[in-house]
This record gives sequence, C-alpha cells and structure tokens, in this order.
Amino acid sequence: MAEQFFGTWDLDESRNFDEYMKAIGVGFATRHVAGMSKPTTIIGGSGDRICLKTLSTFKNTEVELRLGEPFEETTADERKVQSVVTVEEGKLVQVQKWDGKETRLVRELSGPDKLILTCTMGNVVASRIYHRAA
Ligand code: DKA
Repeated sequence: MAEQFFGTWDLDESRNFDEYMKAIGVGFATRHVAGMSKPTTIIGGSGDRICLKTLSTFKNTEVELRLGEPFEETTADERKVQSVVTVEEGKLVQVQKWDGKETRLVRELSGPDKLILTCTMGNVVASRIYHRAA
C-alpha cells in the first residue's frame, strides 16, 4: 500500500518545471505564478484509500481516490483529467489523461524524509524534491 508516503511534504527544489508546464499546455501567466510557489503536499488515507492535498499560494487542490480506480480530477491549471494512481515498485504512480494526452507524476521516497516527484510529459521531465515536514 501507500502508507510510506503518508505525511506532510514541503517543496525544497524544482528542476525543469517550467518546461514541464509548457509541455502540458500551461500558459505564461499561470506558469509564472505556479513556478514561484512552494507547495505543501499532504498525503494521507487508510488502506487503499488515499487523500492527496496540495496547498500553495497559487492554488489548493484535493483529491480522494482509491488505488487502481480511475477518477475525475481538475488539476491546479484547470485541466479536466481522468486519473489513476497505483503503487508500482514502491513508487506512487499517477497517470493523468486528457484530450488524447497523457502525463505521469511519479512519487518515490529517498530515505524516510525525502520525496522525489518526477513529472513526465513526452520527452520532457521535471523533478520536484520535497522534504517531510510532519
Ligand atoms: C507538484 O505537486 C506538481 C504537480 C504537477 C502539477 C502540474 C500542473 C501545475 C500547473 C500549474 O509539485
């Protein structure tokens, strides 16, 4: 299951995120504001039910999901996507599909207190490094 990801995570470092946002179709103004923000991600749940919240000065989002079950999601940049989250080889893998496009958000732990989020759209890859705040 996903218990190892449960906690509160603060962003420390972001690499290539502007290119990733461009690749998924985010416009200049939103990229500017979102790129400046330092989100906190709160992951919780019970068994295969997960609650994933992202809080920032740009936007707050929250989804509740069951591992392996597709759900509708409105992303921070207002895409209406079909998402599914699974645990694969110890990683929390989220696939979002919309308008014939697909992106992957993969969260993995590096030790107990560091979480690496890898965002992939086609051949564009961004990394977001979070530390455990609680
Ligand atoms: C994060 O949680 C980033 C997750 C990807 C969000 C993509 C859309 C953001 C565009 C404003 O660190």
